[in-house]
Parts: sequence; C-alpha cells; structure tokens
Amino acid sequence: MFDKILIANRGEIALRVIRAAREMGIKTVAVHSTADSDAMHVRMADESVCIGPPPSPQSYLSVPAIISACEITGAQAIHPGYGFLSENAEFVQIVEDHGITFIGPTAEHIRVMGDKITAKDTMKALGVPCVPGSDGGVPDLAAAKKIGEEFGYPVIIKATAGGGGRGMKVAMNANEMESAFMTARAEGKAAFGNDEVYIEKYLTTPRHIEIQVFGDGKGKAVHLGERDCSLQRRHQKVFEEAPGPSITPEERAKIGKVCADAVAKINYIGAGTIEFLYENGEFYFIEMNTRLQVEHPVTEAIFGVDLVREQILVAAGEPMSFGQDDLEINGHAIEVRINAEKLPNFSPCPGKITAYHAPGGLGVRMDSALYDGYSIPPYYDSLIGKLIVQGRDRAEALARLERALGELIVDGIDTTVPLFHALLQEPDLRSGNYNIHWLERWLAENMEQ
Ligand code: MV4
Repeated sequence: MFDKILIANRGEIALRVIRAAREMGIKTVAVHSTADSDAMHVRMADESVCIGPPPSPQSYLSVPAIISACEITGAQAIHPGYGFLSENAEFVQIVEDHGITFIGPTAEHIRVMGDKITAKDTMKALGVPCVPGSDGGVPDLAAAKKIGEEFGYPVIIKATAGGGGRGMKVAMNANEMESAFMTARAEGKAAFGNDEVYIEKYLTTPRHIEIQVFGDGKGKAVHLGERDCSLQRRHQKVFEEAPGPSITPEERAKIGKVCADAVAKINYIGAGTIEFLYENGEFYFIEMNTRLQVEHPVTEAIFGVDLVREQILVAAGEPMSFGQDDLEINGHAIEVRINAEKLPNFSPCPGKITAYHAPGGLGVRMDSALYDGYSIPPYYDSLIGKLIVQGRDRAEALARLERALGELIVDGIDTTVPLFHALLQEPDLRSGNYNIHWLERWLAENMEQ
C-alpha cells in the first residue's frame, strides 16, 4: 500500500479523498493555487504544495507543476478527483512514465471512452445496448441524410469528442439536417479540434440513468446499481438519486450484469459510470465516464461502501473488498448540489461566507469544503457543497432532505438552496415522475429566466 498520495484537486472532492486516505493510514499531499492558500483541503492535508497562480491552466491543470509536487513530497500516487485532469489520457501516461501510480483507469481506457464513437463501438461489441444510429462516424451531409431516412427523424448529431451537451444538434426532419450537421461539426472542431460526428435516433423523453461499475483491473468487476440524474439544467446535474424511482430490481440486475461483464472483459480498473438514456423500459448506452463522479455518494449511501477507498486499494494492486454478492441496496439516497449561484439566473456568486452551519443527524452527509469566514474564489466551479440524505425509502429520504436543508446555513452569498425548497413542493418530484426535460421546463415556468 502507498504511504503517501497527492490529490490533484480542490474543494469538497479533495476532502473526500483525504478522508479515505486518512482512514487507510495513508499520508496526503494537497496542491493548491495562490487563490486557494486558505482553502480547507490545504488545511486538512498532511502537507501542501503551491502549484501556481489562480487560473486552472496554470495550477490545477499544470502537469509539470503536479508531477514536481509529487517528486518534492515523495507521493507515490495521484488521485485526480473529478474534472481537471481526471480524464486526461496524456496526463495519466506522463504520471506513469514518472513511476507514479494514477489512481484511476488506464490511459488507454480513458482514451477509448473519451472518443464517443470508439466508446460506443466498444460497448456495442461488449453486448451493451446502444441508441440506434450510424455505424461509427458520418463523413458528409449526403451520408447524414441517408442515416436520417434509414432511422427516421428526429435524429441527433453528436461530435465524437463532445460531451456535456457541447457539439450536439437535433434535426427534426430532413430540412433541418444540413444546418444541424454543419453546426455539430463546427462546434466539435471549435471546442475540441475534432470535427468527426455520429448520428443517433433522437429519444424525445428519456431519463438519464447511469450505472456505477467498479473493476479490479484483473478481470473482476461489479455493478453498484443505478443513479437517476435526469434533473439537469444546461447539462449540469442538480439533483441525483439512487435507486432510480423508475427502475425495477429485475431491470437493475439485468443491465447491471451487462455493464459489470462488459468492464470485466476489458480489465477495467477502478470506478466507472456507464450512462444510459432510459425510455419505455429500454436502456440505451450514450457515454462512459472513466472517473469517480460528483454524485458517487448516493451510491455509497445505499450500498454502504467507500468507493474512494476501493479506488486506492485496486490502484495499489490489492483486491477490492467486495464482490457482487456482498452488495445489497439499503433504502434510498438523494443528493442535491449546492452551488454559489444567484437565482433565478444561476449567475456565479463567489464571496465571503459570513456564517456556515452544516446539517447533521441520522442519514445526513454534507460534503463541503466551506467554513465560517472562508472566501469562495471566483476562478473555479461554483459547486460548494453536496447534501446527501438517506432514508429507509424514498419518502423518508425526501422528508430528511427537507429537514436537512432547513438546518443548513450558508450566509454571505447566494446559493441554489431555495431551488430545492421549491422543488420539494412539486408533486412530480415527490412522485419521481420526471425526465431529462422536466427541470428546464419547470425553471422556464417558475423562475422567469
Ligand atoms: C441524447 C438525447 C436524446 N437522444 N441522445 C445530452 C448530453 C450528452 N451526455 C447526451 N445528451 C443527450 N443525448 C439521443 N440519442 C438527449 C440528450 C440530452 C440529455 C441527456 C441527459 C441528460 C440531460 C439531457 C438534456 C438534453 C439532452
């Protein structure tokens, strides 16, 4: 086992990793920009290294600075958290070339899943159900129109290097194909330097259901059920829950096994998420994320496992601490993302926290790097906390969420907390009756954006 690891991240996820490492008797190194000298992750780690000025490209994304910090402190492994360098295959390659262990998947798996066409080809070959559409890339408009005729409109054109909704255009009919195709290509080129696109049948009212998988890198893998992350605004998740309110135990077992078998077959190592659109009782693969996700705590809550501990174990070549038969769902969990944003426009709202009080009690987990008097810098993501609640069933989780939100105090800035108080009054949310369009529609009707 490692005696020291470096966390190449900040905020709540850096604390999350420090906590797991500390329970394992592993020393921790925080890295930080000059804007983060007073950040909680710096205080909580055993050591810290300043790696650059506030902008991320010169600090949290600076590969030489992070490798140097490892060498100076003698850290044997790097945990990337999420975002930043977590899905950067070149970074992983450089880390390994320096004899440092990357706590995460191989560079090759990150590369394959980072390109959406190769990801889909790979998953299809492994028996994972995919959205019907083009077989690989679509070279030109004529080919695109042929696909439109073959599968029937509406279709969606996606940039292979895309993700998070960028480089994605819907064509409702043949007339819309030209502009949708050209725009998706241009966006792919501009945002990712890659104009390759593929086409899928457009699903009109799906839910976003993602399956958590975990592999040991030696052909063993498990699934930890699903999360329903359909409640999103501009491709940013807002509210996540596990298990999915629409998923039966039989469906879970079936799609879960397909996913676990797929990642076992490729010797996948560590945590991964296989994203699906779910409509009319069918799962359709869209993307795989090769990182620990923001919303992993809802899965941890219902399965009673520590996913970061397992990531560290398998990275060190040790076995995972559970098999599929050890995994049983206990109740229901919900996470809400608390952002430093001002409603109704969700405009970023950094500033000084004049009072902070985290909720507690049975079934409540608050993952946050806030403290009284902390100043949220304006340079980074607006996520300042995740409130995760668990109950014996969904109704208890909802009641607990409302209670915990009532206890939370974040003074001095605006946050997304009032949104959750309002959402909890909605019958559709209380009954779990929502899809990927529900939140945008609700916001348009209720927040006069
Ligand atoms: C789709 C889709 C409908 N049909 N693909 C959006 C981001 C990217 N991860 C995939 N996305 C979508 N792909 C097909 N074939 C609808 C979306 C989509 C969406 C997906 C999940 C959660 C929220 C969404 C909001 C708008 C569109």
